[in-house]
Amino acid sequence: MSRLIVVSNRVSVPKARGAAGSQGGLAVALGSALRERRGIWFGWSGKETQTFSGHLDMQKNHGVTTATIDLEPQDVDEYYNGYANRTLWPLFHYRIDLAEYESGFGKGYERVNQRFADSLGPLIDPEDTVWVHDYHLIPLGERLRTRGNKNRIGFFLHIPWPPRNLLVALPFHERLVRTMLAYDLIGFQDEESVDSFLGYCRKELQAEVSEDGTVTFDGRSVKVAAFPIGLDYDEFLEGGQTGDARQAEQRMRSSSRYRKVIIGVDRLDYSKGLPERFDALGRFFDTYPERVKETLYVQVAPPSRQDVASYQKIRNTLEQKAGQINGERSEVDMVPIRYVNRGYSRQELFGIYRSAHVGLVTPLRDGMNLVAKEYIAAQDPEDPGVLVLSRFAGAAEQLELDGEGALMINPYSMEETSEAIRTAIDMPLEERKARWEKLNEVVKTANVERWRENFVEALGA
Ligand code: ADQ
Repeated sequence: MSRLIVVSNRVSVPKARGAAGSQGGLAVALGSALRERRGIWFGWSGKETQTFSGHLDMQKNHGVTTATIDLEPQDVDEYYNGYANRTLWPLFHYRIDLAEYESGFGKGYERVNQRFADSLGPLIDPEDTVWVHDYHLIPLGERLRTRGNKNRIGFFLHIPWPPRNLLVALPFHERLVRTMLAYDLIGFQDEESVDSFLGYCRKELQAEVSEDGTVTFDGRSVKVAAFPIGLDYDEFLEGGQTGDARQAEQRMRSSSRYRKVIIGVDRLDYSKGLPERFDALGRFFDTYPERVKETLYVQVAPPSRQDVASYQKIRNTLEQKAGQINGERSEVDMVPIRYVNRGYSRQELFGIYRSAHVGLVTPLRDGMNLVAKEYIAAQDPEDPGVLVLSRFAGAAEQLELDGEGALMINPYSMEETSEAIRTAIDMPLEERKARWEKLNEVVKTANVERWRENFVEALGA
């Protein structure tokens, strides 16, 4: 078996399976693949250095080798906070109004991708398979090719790929897309992103696109397909057996007493549709005032990317909305919304999800959204809750299930979301069970190992 080299912006140092803490499913899934294949996980250390040296910090933890480099403050500003999070992230989430273009960002992005290639290149043996992750590193494959790496190199995008008409608003879009054609395999979360990418290649590059999604351009061919990411289902369920999970569930149940709990868990990000969700809850409480006392909405939203102004702004907006909804409807012994700005461990999250009658996942755009899948996995099969899901999450393609899975909504419509909340709260046990069983089957089988195996197998083919 050839060695696997994984590259992502940040590297999470693998922990032992089942260890406490908030290790993401991706770290767990890639960790086991890297262990099996004696691989390396390469990326930015998260640390800054005044002058870039290219020094590699190599470590081995629980059988996984990680290799990280430090970046200069200017790199972090221009590449990470700049091009990645102020240009590409908003644009790829259809927020052309928030996308900022500065030539320094683009230069920093290219510089850091070159630095990644220069530091990583010498670590790659001819037989290795290389798997590059996400929007921070789109040009990396092409940079490696220029260095002479002839390996199989694949790329997976964790966020949506925008329609051609939006993408062309990006200065030098063609340059960016052309670099992608240096990969052997490009994976997206859903078919919609695949269609958008192929549409761009056909129309803007006049590339040849075959029925099976192979793009041929300038004498090279790259395969393009959807690989929807999943949960580390078994690991998540194991976490649910812990004391932390049970305690979190118990605390939620005892503190909400007889009220029906609606849960939202999201990074504080404008793509997650939080202001719209709060407005829909306000609408729900206005339309069904008798429900205010019977319902509790809990929003867990740890702040992220606080160096970017649009993230500070959304935080202020939400504080104001939560304050207003609570101010208008609270009683001395009751608040309708609990708004919590912190993260929880995966074990605690399991308990929190399990205590909730409704999972509210309403992004305006999302590559996949793993919270939707975690909510399903955490339910009690004898008394499961109901998932309300935005049609604009990548997860919608898998969880809609011809109307027999999640309750689908348009997050821009307060009425639709408010009505779905009511339907979910009132749904009889039999229907809840029927929907949950179908959803759980998908979440359980289309898990993160399947995702990783499918991608790596296609890359090797
Ligand atoms: P994110 O935008 O971060 O990921 P998501 O898929 O929802 O979105 O993953 C978030 C993860 O963070 C989940 O595992 C969740 O449990 C965890 N999390 C969220 N809030 C938390 C909290 N308060 N405490 C602890 N953990 C919390 C990007 C893309 C997604 C895509 C993923 C994976 O934007 O669309 O699904 O990558 O590909």
